[in-house]
Amino acid sequence: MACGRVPLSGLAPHCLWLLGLILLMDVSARPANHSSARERAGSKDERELLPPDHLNGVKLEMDGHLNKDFHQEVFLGKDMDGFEEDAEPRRSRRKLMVLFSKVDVNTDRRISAKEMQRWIMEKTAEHFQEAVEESKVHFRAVDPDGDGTSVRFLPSQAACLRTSQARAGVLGPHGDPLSAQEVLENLKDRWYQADSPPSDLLLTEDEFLSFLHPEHSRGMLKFMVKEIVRDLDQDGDKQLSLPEFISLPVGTVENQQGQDIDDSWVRDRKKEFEELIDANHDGIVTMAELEDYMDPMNEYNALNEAKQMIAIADENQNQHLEPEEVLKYSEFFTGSKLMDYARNVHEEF
Ligand SMILES: [Ca+2]
Ligand SMILES: [Ca+2]
Ligand SMILES: [Ca+2]
Ligand SMILES: [Ca+2]
Repeated sequence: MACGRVPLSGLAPHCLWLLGLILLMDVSARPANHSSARERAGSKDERELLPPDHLNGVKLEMDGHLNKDFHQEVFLGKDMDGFEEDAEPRRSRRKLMVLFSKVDVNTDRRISAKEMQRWIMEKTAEHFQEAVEESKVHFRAVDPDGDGTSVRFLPSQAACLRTSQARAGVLGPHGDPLSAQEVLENLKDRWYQADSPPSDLLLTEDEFLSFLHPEHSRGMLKFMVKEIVRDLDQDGDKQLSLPEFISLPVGTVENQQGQDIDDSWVRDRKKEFEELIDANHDGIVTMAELEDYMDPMNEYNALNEAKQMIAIADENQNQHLEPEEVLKYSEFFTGSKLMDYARNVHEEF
């Protein structure tokens, strides 16, 4: 195992444990949003043994990409079903209007930024609760001696290689794609980071949750931000300039729609950088700014997101969302287009 320097006391129990972990991580790494899961999933092996790249309700993915489904995740919470492409449109519209009523707490049939902010916080808490429950199940399954106290780090060579390939777009400090060894070292760093002193490479249930879901632990959030900055920072000043943030990863221009994808990729990131991440608008994103931006429990962020979400669909520019606006922009809020909104909005709401 060139890829792992792991304390091995006996091979057989570890193999069983590893098998269990691979099987379970396969399930755990699957985001709740099914349409995007399909796009993102790649081969099954890519997900083995890895903490998920995608975290529900977090703005950036671990590889530094924008979370395309963020708005749907914080609007729908754990209740992401019922808006698939093939779902019955009438039922989906009704479901969306039921959601609308829940967000609209003062029942004036308009969603204000405050109402949306409160909703986002609630849905984020839901995702966290989900993460806690998932982590608990996985912890029990990978706990090697079944005593319920701790789990030990054991990566596989295959997982290192797959991760390296899957993250080929992420450049290391010298402009090369991360090697399997580097990916493994990063993973190990994260494991150490989740391991409160004295460091023994064993994680308790809480520490294991931090390893899988760094977004909900202050120390781990800092660590995750550091990793992202390290991956994107080209001049080594530990901050991100706009050009650094919008540099295209290697391999994105391969297919025929490459140019379009590049354009929208750059446009989306530029907008995000300028409007949300660079909070003091000085053209530089510091680690502190990125940390605030990525913290899912930050209320100020939630309000900014709420305003942004309203602005996307606010056709009559009254800084509120009416039912018609939410239906018309249903793709933004739910991930699927719900046609004939105008005809149906009155009969269904
Ligand atoms: Ca209202
Ligand atoms: Ca820099
Ligand atoms: Ca700044
Ligand atoms: Ca409006």
